[in-house]
Amino acid sequence: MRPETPGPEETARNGGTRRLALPVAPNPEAVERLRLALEVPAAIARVLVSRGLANVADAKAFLSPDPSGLHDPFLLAGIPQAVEKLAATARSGGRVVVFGDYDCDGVGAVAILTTVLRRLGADARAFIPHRIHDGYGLKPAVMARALAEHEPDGLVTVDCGITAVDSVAEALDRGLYVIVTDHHLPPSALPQGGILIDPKLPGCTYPFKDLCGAGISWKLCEALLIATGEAAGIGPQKRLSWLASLAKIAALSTIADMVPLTGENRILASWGLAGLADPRSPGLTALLARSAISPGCPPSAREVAFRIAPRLNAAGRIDHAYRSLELLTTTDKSRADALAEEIELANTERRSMQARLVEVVLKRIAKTFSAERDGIVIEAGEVAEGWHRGILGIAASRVAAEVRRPVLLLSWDGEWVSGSGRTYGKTPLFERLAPVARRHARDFGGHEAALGLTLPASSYDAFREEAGRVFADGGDPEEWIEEIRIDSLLLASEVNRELVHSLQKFEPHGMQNPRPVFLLRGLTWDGAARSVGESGLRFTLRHESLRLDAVGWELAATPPEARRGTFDVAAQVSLDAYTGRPSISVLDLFPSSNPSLERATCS
Ligand SMILES: [Mn+2]
Repeated sequence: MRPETPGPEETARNGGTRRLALPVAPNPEAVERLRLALEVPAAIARVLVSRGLANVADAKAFLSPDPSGLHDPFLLAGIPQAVEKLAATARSGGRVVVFGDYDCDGVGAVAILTTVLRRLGADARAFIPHRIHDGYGLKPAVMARALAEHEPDGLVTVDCGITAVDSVAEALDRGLYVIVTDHHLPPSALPQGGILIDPKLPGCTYPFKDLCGAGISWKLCEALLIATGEAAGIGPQKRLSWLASLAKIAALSTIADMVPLTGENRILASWGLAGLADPRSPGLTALLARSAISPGCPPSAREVAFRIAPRLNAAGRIDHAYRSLELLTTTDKSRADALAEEIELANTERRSMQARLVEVVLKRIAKTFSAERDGIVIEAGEVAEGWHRGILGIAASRVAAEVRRPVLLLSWDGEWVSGSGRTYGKTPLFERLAPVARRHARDFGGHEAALGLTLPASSYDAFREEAGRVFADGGDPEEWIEEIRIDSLLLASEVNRELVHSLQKFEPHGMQNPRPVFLLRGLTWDGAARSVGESGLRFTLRHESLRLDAVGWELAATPPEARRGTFDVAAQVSLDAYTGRPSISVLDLFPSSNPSLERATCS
């Protein structure tokens, strides 16, 4: 194995903001072994090897994800104790509050656990905080309301709680049992006295660490059904069909929460997506119809991320996430249709509010912002003028994509100003902003790429100025260069139906499992092209006597003189939706005479 140093191959089109990252040349023996053992095209074997799946069993498991590959849920630290408590509650018809979160992951986690607890005989009550009035997590005041409202025997958190030291102590003081299930990074000071379930806990030896909140909720249910299902009339066969139908919800949450689509997440996602071809539940049926998913077809991960999850999230942004929860759990068809309609309206409103706010921000900074000088955009406005708290984060990410810098949007709220930030490229926004935020903010939280904060209104100007200074100095162009990661080189002669067919087995695509990207070298383009869509081109590339159908969805801006010549082409391979022939979808092309590519070979 010989590492290829990725060279800075600049594009002809956008002046060096993009470059190729070439893979380590795969070991030819490993490629050959996989090709023979799996009976796949050599190009597929090369991609597998370059993705770290050189082992035949690993590669096989990856290409056909199957529920039999799931880990024993009882290996998750805390699950045996949690099952014992919840089983006792269910047996005696006791009451338990499932405390969740307002996003797609949190709502899915609540839906899964309450459904199973109720089926097992518990009086399970859902509690989801209000995104704007309560904010995220098991805060003491919000928990107090949940407990006053439901007077439960026990409390289970999903998708939150691992930092809630005071709240857990308070609930235990009141004589409740507490089970915290979370997937966020545990703090060094953990809640004491409750049962904690989080694969990222230091003592937890569970083999897979990247489950989302709903994934953990699903694992807890799997354990509950194994331990107590038989007594409730749910034998192994029935259990499997319960888990399959709950996997439909877990799949939506897993994709929406942007956890890596590898390992157990890949199994849950593909099992659930396949199941969604026949959604059964009236809520999922209505939701898929509203999302324009063809009946009888499993949605793709992309359709979940761009159509289904935004709808489930819209209720929590505009109104209350209870609507999405009810949609996922109702058994009444007319109620499901009504809820889907309400959620559709919320999503339409969310979309237009977001578009308006993005426009307002871009207009406001048009004269003042310069990407060369400013490393960050920080703007604040009045709720009444469209700076609605529920959409600040998604609007910030749109603006960030536009200005190619991190963006923080806040809205005034009496003595406070609060909002959300989104990073751009590889800028460690959270880390870099933390010292400034800690000096001024009342609340500040997040991770590398996204953050939320609340400041006293009186500190806003000072915060904005100090943050601006940190970013003005810290602008490293390396952070903003977009890398096209190549999985493998590909010969024009390798583009065929068999390749397309094998590539389908890499789905579902998402975090840490992107659609494979190939580099095809030395293809000529005579410059002829037809426009397609808003910014795309359709054209033919040639290699010796071979012709390849190509489409480039962002290539329309390529000047005519840059369309003629011989190119190295970064592309994905699929069946063309119109012609039905294998074709390549061009991400970018680079003039072919690039010497730093000469060292890379196909096998
Ligand atoms: Mn989550």
